[in-house]
Amino acid sequence: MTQRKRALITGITGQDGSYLSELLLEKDYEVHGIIRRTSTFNTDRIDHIYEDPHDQKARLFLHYGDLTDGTTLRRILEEVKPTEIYNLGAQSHVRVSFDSPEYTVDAVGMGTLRLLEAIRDYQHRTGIQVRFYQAGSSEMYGKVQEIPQLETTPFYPRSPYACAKVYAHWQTVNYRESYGLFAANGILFNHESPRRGETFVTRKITRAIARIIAGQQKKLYLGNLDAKRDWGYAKDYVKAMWLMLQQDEPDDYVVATGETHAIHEFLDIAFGYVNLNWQDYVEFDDRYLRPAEVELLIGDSTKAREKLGWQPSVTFEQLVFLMVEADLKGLGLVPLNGHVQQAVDDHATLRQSASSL
Ligand code: NDP
Ligand code: GDR
Repeated sequence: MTQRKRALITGITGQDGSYLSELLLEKDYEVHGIIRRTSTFNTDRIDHIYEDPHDQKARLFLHYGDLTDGTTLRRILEEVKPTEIYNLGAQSHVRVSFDSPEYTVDAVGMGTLRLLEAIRDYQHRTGIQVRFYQAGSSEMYGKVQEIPQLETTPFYPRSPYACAKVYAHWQTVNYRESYGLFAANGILFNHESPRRGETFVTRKITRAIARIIAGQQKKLYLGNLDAKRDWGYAKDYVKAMWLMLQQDEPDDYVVATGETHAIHEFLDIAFGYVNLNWQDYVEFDDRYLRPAEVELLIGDSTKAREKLGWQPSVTFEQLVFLMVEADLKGLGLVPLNGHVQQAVDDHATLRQSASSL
């Protein structure tokens, strides 16, 4: 009988951590996640897959820890003895990284180094190989050097977050080359879903649409609407992470759709879906501008497509629709037959009151 694979995920409570956990459980892994102690529950995204650890059949386990706490990371590694580690934990908000640069760099940059050091020692002492995935970002490309961006495009990070990700990227390469670690970097372009954090622009928009229709919000305040992003579906992207750790050799891969759209295009499609005009609701607020902006991201994922056999399954429009629908449903605005238009008509009164405010 073959031994069940055991994965350890940092950032398991985040968007990607939740989808990756589902994927690994489907593949019969035992999944361990590191969660932070918080004064209110922060496990919403994984509550539906949580199992009582007393249950003999449980395959999902949570451990308290933090990427800023190296001792605990080592202890968890010793306890769990994972065969694969996915390092998804991060202060992942680019704007916030300008406000809290030291903390962001500690968690994102030093946190990755702490984990790599722990793995290096563990592997040396036990002889057990641990495969490591580093959640790299298209933000590392920053100021445009070439388009589309691919594995060989030079990095030009434009935020404390992106600088820390570049550091983590190169440490991952160095541990692979210096100590023979099976360490892979994913360079993932923006990926979204109904589980996206509420302060990232896509989810902020789709959530606002539902709240406007429900009469809970009057205006939507945004920053730069001209930046362009290559947006994919998070559920597709976690598959690429897993595929990277199933290869014979570790390597670095860009994961992207190859299409780019401005924020105002996202607004057009999302508001258009419910027959609203975004210009009636969106207001500018300079607090959402960044000291330095990343203007244009568009990825070339040929390597991932050819070597991993990966490809996106959801188009840009489908992504926008599924996010709008999920937020409408979240507020009880979609009737069981699933017709959003019907829902909007049903809530015409609410919409009327929202638009007149
Ligand atoms: P989220 O912001 O949704 O989740 C981040 C996760 O990291 C949460 O589980 C959070 O815990 C945890 N975390 C935050 N700080 C720490 C810390 N100090 N120690 C341990 N864990 C911590 O991010 P995503 O799921 O969207 O992204 C996953 C990873 O991929 C991140 O590293 C992100 O930077 C990177 N990435 C994301 C992209 C995207 O478009 N989504 C694109 C490219 C890279 P808590 O719930 O307690 O806050
Ligand atoms: P990003 O995502 O910075 O690309 O990082 P975000 O959704 O925050 O911003 C995308 C673009 O939208 C513009 N924007 C706004 N952004 C936010 N958050 N709020 C606003 O009100 C707003 N108005 C306009 C931004 O200026 C930007 O140009 C995400 C994160 O998930 C990172 O962790 C990840 O590494 C990258 O994607 C790839």
